[in-house]
Parts: sequence; C-alpha cells; structure tokens
Amino acid sequence: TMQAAIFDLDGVIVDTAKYHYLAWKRLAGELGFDFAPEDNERLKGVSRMRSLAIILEIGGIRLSEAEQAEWAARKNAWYLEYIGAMTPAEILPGVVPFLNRLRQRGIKTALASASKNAGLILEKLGIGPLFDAVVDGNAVAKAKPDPEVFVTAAARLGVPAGECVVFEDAVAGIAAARGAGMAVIGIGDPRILTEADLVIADFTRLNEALLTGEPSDAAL
Ligand code: G16
Ligand code: MG
Repeated sequence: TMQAAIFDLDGVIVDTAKYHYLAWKRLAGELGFDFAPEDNERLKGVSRMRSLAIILEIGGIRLSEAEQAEWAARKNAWYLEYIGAMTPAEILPGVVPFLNRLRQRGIKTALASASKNAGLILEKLGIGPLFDAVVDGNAVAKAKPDPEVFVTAAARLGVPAGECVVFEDAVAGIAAARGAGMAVIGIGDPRILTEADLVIADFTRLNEALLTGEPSDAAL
C-alpha cells in the first residue's frame, strides 16, 4: 500500500512554467532571438543550467562558462520578480484538499522539485506545512531524469521507494520517478506523458482511495 505521496512543484502544485517562460523569453530577446511557447515544453522539470543550454542551442549562440553563469543569474533575477507577486490563489485546483486528505489518512507527503526557488514559492503559496519533507534543487547534485531527488525525498520520509507514488507533469520527472522504482501519476496530457502509470488532468477528481487501494466510487 502507498505510504507516501511525492509531489513535483512546477506544473503540479502551481504553474510557474509561465513565469520561467517569460524570463527565458526575455533572455532570448536580449540575445537577439525569439523563444517560442512550443519550445518551453523542453524546459519542464529540467535544471536551470540545462534549460539555458537548450535555449542557447535554439538561438544558435555559444557562450563561455562565465557568460552562461551571468545570463542564468539574470534570468533568475527576472524570474524572482515574477514569482514575488505570487499568491495562494495560484495553487492549482484540488491540490490543497488532496494534500489535506492524504495527511488525514496518515500518508506522508513530500515535495521533490528541480527548482532552487522551491522554498520561496512554498512560502508565497503558504503551503509549506502541508509537506513532511521538502527536497529541492539545492539539495541534490543530479537533476531529473536522474532519480536522486525522489530517492532523497523517500529517504527523508523513511518510506521505501516501492511504497511511494509520485505526481509529475514532466517527461524528465516521470523518468526520474521510474528510475527510483516508484509509481507515477502524470498530471497533464497522456499523449506526452506516455511513461506514467496513469495520467490525470488535475487533482479535482482524484480520490486518495486510489492510492491506498480502498474501494471508491469516484477514484477518478
Ligand atoms: C522546475 C521547472 C524547470 C526549471 C527548474 C529549475 O522544476 O520545471 O522548468 O528549470 O525547476 O528552476 P530554478 O531555476 O527555479 O532553480 P520542477 O522539478 O519543480 O518541475
Ligand atoms: Mg514539473
């Protein structure tokens, strides 16, 4: 039975992808090329420096390591401006009730995000106390699709990987959860998230009975 639920942040708890996109687009603009919304899919769940590498490849631009660090810092400053204005109203539908029900049932909860800004975002959203453990981009060396962030989250909770279910919106994150030996529920489009055990549009109709294996008339 499931003892722990591990959540990705961007695209699962809150749509920060739109702010990442605005900041990357601004960076591309300053470097003289356009960054199209379609290309943003490639950045989901991917680390900041890897995202920059993808953007520079799209723009056909080569930068030194020092220049890359400068542009990444600039992008992050813009991103922080955008998320600074975030409020709890931006938490995605159904997330808070679902987290509360899990906790009432004694299922442990963790956040496992690639973002180095995860702590700040949880603070802006006011939902830090709903997680028993928070593992973010500052706590791990290897980014998704490496399983490290999920393995670390399970270890912090003291729950074996086989008893964890992960909620992810990104292909790289689903691969990471799989690599950790965990069940994965994809949030988004089943045509994109083909490696998930199950894909749902959002949390509004997800019943925690699905995770505990208890019968329910409204599992999905
Ligand atoms: C998130 C986003 C990625 C972003 C990464 C790093 O991961 O999905 O697009 O590049 O964090 O973010 P930051 O620049 O804030 O460290 P996740 O794992 O929460 O989906
Ligand atoms: Mg995500």
